[in-house]
Amino acid sequence: MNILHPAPEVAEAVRNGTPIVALESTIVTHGMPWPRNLQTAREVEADIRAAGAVPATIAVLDGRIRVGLTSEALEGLAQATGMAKLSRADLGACIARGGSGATTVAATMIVAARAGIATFATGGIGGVHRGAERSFDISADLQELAQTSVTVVSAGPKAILDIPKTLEVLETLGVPVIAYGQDSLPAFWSAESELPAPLRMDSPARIAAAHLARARLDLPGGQLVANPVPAEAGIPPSEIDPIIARADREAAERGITGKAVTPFMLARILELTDGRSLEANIALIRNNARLAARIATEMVCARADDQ
Ligand code: PSU
Ligand code: MN
Repeated sequence: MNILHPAPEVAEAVRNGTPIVALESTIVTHGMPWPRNLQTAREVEADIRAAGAVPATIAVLDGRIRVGLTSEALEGLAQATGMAKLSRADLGACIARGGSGATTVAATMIVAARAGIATFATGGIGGVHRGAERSFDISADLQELAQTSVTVVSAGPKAILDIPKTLEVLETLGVPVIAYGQDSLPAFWSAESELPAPLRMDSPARIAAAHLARARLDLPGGQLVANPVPAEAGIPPSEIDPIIARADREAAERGITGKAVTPFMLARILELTDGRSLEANIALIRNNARLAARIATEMVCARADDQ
């Protein structure tokens, strides 16, 4: 029995070699409030279609791994409260109990790779949390990038993380971190940071070619693309940094740890920015979806040239 349950449109796209972009579902259940989460998920799927690719939002529903969700399933996820957040460690248990859950970057990469999808768009990945030297809180997303061959288009590590430590771990794990079209590393809500990006690429074709070169070398692992938030939606570090520091203090005071940290921080930052952080988040994920569709298209072209 096949463990994956692709939507008919996704199965057909895999068969025909049509470009496909995977999407995670934790951003819908834990990353944004209702109803903007549903509206954004639909816009992101439409952006990918407009760019000539097929979207495949991934989640586990009643013990089945869905690759591509119906409109009703997406709405159900967006409205659900208390949905499980599934990373690499949680997938097997959720399937075994016939449960449902949203997939993180790590779990979405695992499913995408098994489904034959090499490109994935999200907002921000998990990374090394501030204070990790005490908490040891390092997202499983980083390990996944080291072992699963999917190119993940993000807006850079979320500024709620310790970005220098996140870069160090990615370097240790051998994960290429590629800024798109600029030298500095984008930092999620802010297009620029003071950190130089380890790599820079200026075209979707180059990013696709690097992915395929790694595959030909049999190198395990994916690539992390950091695509700067569109200028009109970005929030400068001088404004967002004090807010992040405050949310971080509050998380510590309330004893919030583990899987709950990222959702708490995102929700608190939304309140403290009067919703501006959410508008930036929406603009950047749509921007990432459009870039991912172009990379997925280039991967298909490059593979055809190879044969
Ligand atoms: N970025 C967002 N919103 C989110 C996440 C990232 O803007 O909700 C989610 C992603 O699914 C990511 C996860 O994989 O948070 C990381 O969580 P943790 O640090 O617990 O691994
Ligand atoms: Mn964590």
